[in-house]
Amino acid sequence: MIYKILDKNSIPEYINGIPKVVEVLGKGQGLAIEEIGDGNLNYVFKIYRVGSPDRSVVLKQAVPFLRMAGEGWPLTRNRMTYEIRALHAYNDLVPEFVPTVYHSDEEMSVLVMQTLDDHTVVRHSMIHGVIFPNIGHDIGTFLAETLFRTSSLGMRSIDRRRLMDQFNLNDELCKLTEEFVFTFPYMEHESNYSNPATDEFARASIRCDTEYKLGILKFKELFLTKTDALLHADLHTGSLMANSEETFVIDMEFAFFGPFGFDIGKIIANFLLSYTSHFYHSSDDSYQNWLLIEAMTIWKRFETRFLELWDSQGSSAMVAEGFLTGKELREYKMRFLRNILHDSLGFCACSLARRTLGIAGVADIRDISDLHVRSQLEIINIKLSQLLLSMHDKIHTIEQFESTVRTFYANTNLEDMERVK
Ligand code: ADP
Ligand code: SR1
Ligand code: MG
Repeated sequence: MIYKILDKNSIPEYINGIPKVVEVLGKGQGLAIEEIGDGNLNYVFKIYRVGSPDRSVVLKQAVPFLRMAGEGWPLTRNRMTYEIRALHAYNDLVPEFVPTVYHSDEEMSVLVMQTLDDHTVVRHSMIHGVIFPNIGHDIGTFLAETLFRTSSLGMRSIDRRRLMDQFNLNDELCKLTEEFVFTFPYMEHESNYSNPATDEFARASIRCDTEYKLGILKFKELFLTKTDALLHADLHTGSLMANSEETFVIDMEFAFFGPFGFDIGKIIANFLLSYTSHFYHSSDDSYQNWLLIEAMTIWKRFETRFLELWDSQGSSAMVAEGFLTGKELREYKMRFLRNILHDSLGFCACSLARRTLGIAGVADIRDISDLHVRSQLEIINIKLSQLLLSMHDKIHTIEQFESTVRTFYANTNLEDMERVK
């Protein structure tokens, strides 16, 4: 089919020719179609059978521009090809954590998938203080399974190279990350967000701090050059939909092969951004404590599951059996995981700053209408980014991370911002 942008009028005809989708939607009264997309890049529709709302699918289509900016910011719709490939790969690796694919169409840049109706977008729910009991554990499992099993520890080299071939040319979205995560927020740039007190602080601190900027470059280099494993590459709390039992990962169009620590650092940063925002959203620190414990659980579960997978692997492309003694192997594994923790904290620092100063902020803070309150929270994030970037290779355990973060927040000067609720 020749590409065209679908809308509520043209969707019924498009899905009519897809047996699996027709089967899910069933027969009966008419179809209702709602545009539910709230993301930065694409259009997302929920389609359901009137009178049987559980007969439902979600259709996502990429358009040849960036949704958040409009047609004046062209972006090829190739990104959907990578989202389709990644969702298929994740359905093989971790089907319990991703929507089932009903239909994918690279020509039309369309994906039709399972509706997550009993689940909410985690970022929005976190703003309201919702607790997801399994979230840290689930994310840790997702990260360990996807990262280990697409790495040289978990795949034959030939299979891995074939898989990498499917993602190597996701260059446009990698470029967005190169610029909007690793470049523009740390310099004066027209695309950046602006809030006068925050701008002033950024100008007087990180934007003239050579060590900090060289630190950012270290992580940009890792992002550009390391191909450890298949990454989601945009794993923030807006890419999670969850309820009290389940956690689903969505929106994997940035997928490509990159460094182990990138997804881990990004998601932990988003828990910390929520933590900061709850100086405003909460009346006490109970939700903040929960956030920090879950952020730690992400790492702990990741480490445990990654090592379990490694222990059961035997020989791999990376480490042949017998190459190291038992003791050497144990030490190698410890060092390996410690390096991933260091890198995760570095990427976490980058994410904290880019979501504070760059074009794509987080609703947790950007939706606060009081500019002064917002800038106080933004300055906290910038300081935390500075701290974690400077400390990333000195924090060797998740407990050290916890005490570093707790001490930082305890010393945070919020004298003129009372908790408002
Ligand atoms: P974008 O690529 O534009 O960021 P997302 O994949 O994040 O788009 O989707 C935008 C929104 O659509 C999500 O925040 C969520 O509200 C909704 N959505 C996406 N996929 C599903 C799904 N499978 N089930 C239910 N809602 C979904
Ligand atoms: C123009 S940058 C848009 C951002 O939205 C996505 O969620 C990615 O994080 C990207 O950097
Ligand atoms: Mg997206």
